[in-house]
Amino acid sequence: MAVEKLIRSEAESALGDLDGWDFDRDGDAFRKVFKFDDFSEAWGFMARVALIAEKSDHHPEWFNVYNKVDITLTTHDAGGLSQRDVKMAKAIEAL
Ligand code: H2B
Repeated sequence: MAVEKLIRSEAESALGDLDGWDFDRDGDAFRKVFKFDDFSEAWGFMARVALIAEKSDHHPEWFNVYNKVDITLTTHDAGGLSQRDVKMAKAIEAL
């Protein structure tokens, strides 16, 4: 399914509303590192993100070590950022 890739100004504007998120991969992804008290908190967070991901059929690239969850959002079908990533980042922030 074709997904529209955001132009730079759209991505910049979206990023302005996302606390702690930054561009990664030359502007083709959003990235944020979340830190928790321990692994249990981090895993609980990941479980909640996973439910959102499955429901919206949009999946994060992520890396976890103990209390750290490093999330990269990009849309593979678009070859960069799309509204799906903006929506996902906002849903994660709302947790
Ligand atoms: N997640 C992300 N991040 N990008 C995608 O393009 C994507 C996805 N595509 N999850 C979905 C699944 C697609 O592969 C399925 C077939 O809908």
